[in-house]
Amino acid sequence: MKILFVYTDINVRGGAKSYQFGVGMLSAMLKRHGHETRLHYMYGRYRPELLKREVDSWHPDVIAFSAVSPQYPYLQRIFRDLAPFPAFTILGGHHATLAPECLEELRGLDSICIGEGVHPLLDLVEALKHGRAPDGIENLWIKKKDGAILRNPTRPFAENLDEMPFCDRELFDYQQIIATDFHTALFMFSRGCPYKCTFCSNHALRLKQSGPYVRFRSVESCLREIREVTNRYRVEALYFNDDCFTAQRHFVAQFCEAYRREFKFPFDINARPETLTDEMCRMLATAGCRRISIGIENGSEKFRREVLGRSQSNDCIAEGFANCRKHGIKTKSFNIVGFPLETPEIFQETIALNTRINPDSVIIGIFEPYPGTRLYEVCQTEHFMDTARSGDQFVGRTDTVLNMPLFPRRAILRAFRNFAFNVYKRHSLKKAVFLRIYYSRYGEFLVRMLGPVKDLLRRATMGV
Ligand code: B12
Ligand code: SF4
Repeated sequence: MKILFVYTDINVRGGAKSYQFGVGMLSAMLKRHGHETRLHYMYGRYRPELLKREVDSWHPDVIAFSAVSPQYPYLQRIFRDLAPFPAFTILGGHHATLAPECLEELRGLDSICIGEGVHPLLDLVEALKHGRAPDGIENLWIKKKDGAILRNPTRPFAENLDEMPFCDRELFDYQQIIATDFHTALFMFSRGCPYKCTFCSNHALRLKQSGPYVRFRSVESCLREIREVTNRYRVEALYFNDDCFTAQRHFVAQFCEAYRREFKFPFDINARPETLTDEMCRMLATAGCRRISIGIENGSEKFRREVLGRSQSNDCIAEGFANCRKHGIKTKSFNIVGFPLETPEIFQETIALNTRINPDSVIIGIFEPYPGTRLYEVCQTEHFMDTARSGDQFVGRTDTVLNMPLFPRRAILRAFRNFAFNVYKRHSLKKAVFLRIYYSRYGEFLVRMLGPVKDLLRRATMGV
């Protein structure tokens, strides 16, 4: 069978092409079972005519869409402009899982996948291949000809990640993705996150299937994948993009010990600050960890505890950063402005905490409500959502869809644009000014123009 994956990446700030592990994994499993796969990657601008041309020339049996919620408006347009498709259509990913009403909304969509899709998609393709109705497949909701929806239950989360094939990177132009991302190859060795932050999709996703949610692959399997990828592609560094790489201490201990014996590539990870003990940082640094992205999100202990579901003290956060610095690991803090119920005064605490910690680099995004999350519900019950403010010109995380009397849009945008400057103005004027330009209205355009020297710029302002 021929399966065409459609993955959109439209109006996303940053410029780098992205790799989607989910699609890579689905494709790998289908190929393992003798099916043919292709990817239509709609990057940058909305170009439905190119998708139509690919469908008309390749004649896929199944068109498999994958979307996060901020990309869903483009999917709506694709279906409005191109449906019905001459193939069986299925949508999976975070949006379909957390907002399954999209199956009713999209005319021409035949089914959705709730949660993990590797086995459900394979079962679907095999059923279609053998001319069977795909009705009873767990995790799939199927739209019948009369519009009725068959809602199958979900199977438990995949228990043993080692049984999954490595992601199919050939499906994407993977060497180019590495090149646009500072020559870094991405990996993901785990699924899920043990924490339950109210703005993140994890607490909602873990309820969609049964069984343990946080799972890690064996160290041997991780090393095998690194070996395969670094032998095949030109790579200078690695990024282990797990939600929280340090969630399981014993995994980190074993991984670091084995990694440092075999590989010299510097690597970056994401981690929660409270996991970054002195011992953890020492193990990571000895293995070659170069930088850790750490979520601060908001600087107020009370706001974090009561609204964000994150109960850490500011001292504990500062200690995590200090441990990294002690062991020579660069840090990058992640922050969000414009949460529901936040005020400009609360946001000042985010600036203050970052100034106190002085991370090597800071990232800030504007809060986006994702369906299925607790903060999405808060936005609804408090009537904060201004649905008119979205559409084609809207770039996620750089504008707000909330209308909050105590923190109006203009103030949120100002806070967003000036954040990095305010954090660094006392520490490094060079960094402060560069980041003020980057977060300005035209910043991204300028940074893209400077593409050829972006490695130099990054080193000058962020140290790596
Ligand atoms: C790696 C990552 C990225 C990477 C890769 C992009 C991507 N789309 O995955 C990068 C850095 C590029 C990125 C960018 C963005 N991301 Co991101 N990202 C993640 C992260 C950390 C891991 C995702 C992952 O790879 N998981 C592992 C794979 C195997 O799982 P999966 O993708 O869910 O796929 C499985 C199922 O969903 C399903 N499935 C997926 N697609 C399909 C299709 C079919 C047909 C079927 C049957 C099944 C199926 O089967 C897969 C295998 O089991 C998640 C957090 C998380 N833990 O989920 C956030 C997350 C997905 N990102 C998110 C967001 C918002 C974004 C951005 C919009 C941010 C921005 N404004 O720039 C962009 C959007 C880019 C895009 N076009 O999709 C949100 C999505 C929220 C939501 N409810 O929609 C998440 C959940 C984080 C959060 N804040 O909650 N992201
Ligand atoms: S720690 Fe990060 S990945 Fe985990 S639930 Fe919180 S925001 Fe999501």
